[in-house]
Amino acid sequence: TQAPVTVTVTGAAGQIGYALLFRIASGQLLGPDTPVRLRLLEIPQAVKAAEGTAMELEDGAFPLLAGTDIFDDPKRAFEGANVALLVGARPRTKGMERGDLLEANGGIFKPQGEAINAGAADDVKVLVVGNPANTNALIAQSNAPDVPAERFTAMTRLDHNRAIAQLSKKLGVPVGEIRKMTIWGNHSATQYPDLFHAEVGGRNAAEAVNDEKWLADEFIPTVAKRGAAIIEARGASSAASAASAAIDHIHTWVNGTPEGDWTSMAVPSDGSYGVPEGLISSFPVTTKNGKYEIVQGLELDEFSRTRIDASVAELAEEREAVAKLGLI
Ligand code: NAX
Repeated sequence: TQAPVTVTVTGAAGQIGYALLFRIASGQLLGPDTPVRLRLLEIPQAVKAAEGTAMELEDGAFPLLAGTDIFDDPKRAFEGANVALLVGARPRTKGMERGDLLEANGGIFKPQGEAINAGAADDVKVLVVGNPANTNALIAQSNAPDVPAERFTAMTRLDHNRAIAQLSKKLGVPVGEIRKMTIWGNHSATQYPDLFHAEVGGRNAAEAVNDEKWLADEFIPTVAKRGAAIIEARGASSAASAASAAIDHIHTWVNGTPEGDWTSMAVPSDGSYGVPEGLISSFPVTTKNGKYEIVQGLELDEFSRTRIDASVAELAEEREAVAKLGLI
């Protein structure tokens, strides 16, 4: 068998952490042949709760789990990390301005970027889940100059999965028949889920839907505001679905997209589709042998272009704000 892969998870005592860790331990992150060693990072007040979760992980007797260690120091938590899942973040509280939110998260993601730079494994892959995910990823990436920038990604896979689920319901087709879904832009209410390049049973999804009103007035807002709808129904934010999407994101990055399909990942822009270089924006990507590539050559009509531009403009504003704060 293989040597264990080190997976660092931050915010381990939180609700996403609780759903995520057991799936990692069971082999769903990296596959049934890959043992994992967990390194959990929490703030000092939550270390005890993380220890409780670690006790439950032990009680799962997972054959692939080589061990669990808990830290409150990012430098130690990211030592040797091959995969880093940055879940813990500072949530927006009542009356908090966006600037305050970015600053509070800068205080988390700057030191974590530095710690990844200092001690993570050479092949580290980073996924930021904690919101505002794209800009938190940008902060971490900017503070890790020795790590190739493309290793820093942010999660739009939950939005991607939500878009597939909504389309599947609308057309009454199994989710497995839907390919080439794309989320463009920011993981926020401005994100753009794109049906014009998606396929259903080999057919263009927008044509199969053939209902522009539904697409513009129902599909897009339902996907973009699904997080709020979950909070409304559950009394707590999405956790198991977010954990599931994080598993999907890393699993796809490591194991590849199927032939004839792609996925959505927020990755540092190389200027593709007019997205300013360096912004961590969601694109359609294919993956192979642990590397991803932005899908090239898609034609964007006015409808798509306007929406992508709006979401990218928001990312550019966030970048400007964190630059002013000296976080990048
Ligand atoms: P919880 O509040 O349940 O858990 C967060 C945990 O992070 C807490 O245990 C807290 O102690 C810990 N934490 C805070 N600062 C930390 C630090 N500096 N180092 C290590 N740990 C730290 O939140 P949860 O529901 O688990 O959500 C986590 C994050 O995911 C939030 O920012 C949330 O907004 C974000 N989400 C992102 C999604 C996405 O699609 N990208 C969807 C789901 C989710 O809303």
